[in-house]
Amino acid sequence: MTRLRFLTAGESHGPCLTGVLEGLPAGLALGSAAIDHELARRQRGFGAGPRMKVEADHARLTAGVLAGRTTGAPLAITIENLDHVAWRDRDIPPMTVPRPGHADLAGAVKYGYRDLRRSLERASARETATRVAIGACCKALLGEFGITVGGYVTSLGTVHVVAGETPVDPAVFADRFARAEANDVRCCDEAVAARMRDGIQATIRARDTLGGIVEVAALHVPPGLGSHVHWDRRLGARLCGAVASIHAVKGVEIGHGFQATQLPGTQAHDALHLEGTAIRSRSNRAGGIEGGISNGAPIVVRAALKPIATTLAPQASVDLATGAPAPMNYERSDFCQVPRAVPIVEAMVAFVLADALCEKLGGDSLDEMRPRFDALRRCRIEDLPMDAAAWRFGYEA
Ligand code: EPS
Repeated sequence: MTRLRFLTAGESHGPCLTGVLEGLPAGLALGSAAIDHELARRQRGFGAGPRMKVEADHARLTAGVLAGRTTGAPLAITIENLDHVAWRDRDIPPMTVPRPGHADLAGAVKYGYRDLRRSLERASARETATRVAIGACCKALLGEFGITVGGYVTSLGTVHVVAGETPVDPAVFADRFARAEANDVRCCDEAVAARMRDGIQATIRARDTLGGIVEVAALHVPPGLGSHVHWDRRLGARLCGAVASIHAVKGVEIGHGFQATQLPGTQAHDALHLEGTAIRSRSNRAGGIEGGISNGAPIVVRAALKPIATTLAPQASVDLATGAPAPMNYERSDFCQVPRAVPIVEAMVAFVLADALCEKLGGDSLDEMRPRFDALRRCRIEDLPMDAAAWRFGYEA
């Protein structure tokens, strides 16, 4: 059951990208400025290709917002591709050698394309500009309830920030977000950032590409989003699916994820204690999700991005036009997309959380949602009256 849904359309070198987001409540203050702020973040990052010098992404809101507030109707956003003028009146050279790891070959097999640029144009990560714009709208909704989403790069190639315990204190994450945003590789540790920059430089010299890991956290998410009762409403599943849909993402983790497999159960979970009547944990190995439901701690999602398939140094391939072995052609691309992927992962996390929040609170307007948010049950003894009495299943009573 989803309350929000979105669709994107557009080719990388077509006139524009289009996004439609449906399900936002009425009454949310929204304008291009907040969206453009996120779009500018997506354009910034060391290792970006030359395309980002051509574009100046700007969101045109053309439906669903009147006098600066959402009406409850579907939102339409367009982002112009400034590069289109360079392609519009040109004869496009044939593309018949697929890049290993890209959608070139798979797209042609599936759709019967007779030129691989048909695959490229839609498979390009240019599409993520629309997702970031849609994520910005979702962030605006979450912000009304004090929820923030941010992220940073934890590893690039073999260079990584030393992984410790996942923090439970939102302030630790907020500090990381700010520090990461202050450098061009979006790493919260300046010394590691310098090594990451060296790594990207070496990659460019080697005419290669470099992957890495992005960690995104959502702060002040109330407990109770998602559900343990249906597989498709589990919050972790929804987050993993949404994040895995991002170009080049080949793995997603929640909390300690794969690392937890190396520990015994007594060390893999978050012991509970009381602070007054509040039930708290001193650790956040669960990454804010237990049983497919948010537990009130920061939600922590990690995305593994493979190195981009388009490498300047050619990889072996096959020319589909001649049926002979051939090196792949170079297409302009990023050398390292990982710093730029931070706002993209944030966008998908924000979308899933905004959806889960709308599902939890219901209603058609922000005014209807607010009192329901204030009345949400929290992890406090007084919110959780127990019968403390034996009972029977009684299915057949
Ligand atoms: C991108 C736009 C694309 C690529 C890149 C990201 O534009 P162009 O193909 O004209 O250079 O630079 O896309 C990919 C890395 C990819 O594999 O498709 C963007 O807007 O982020």
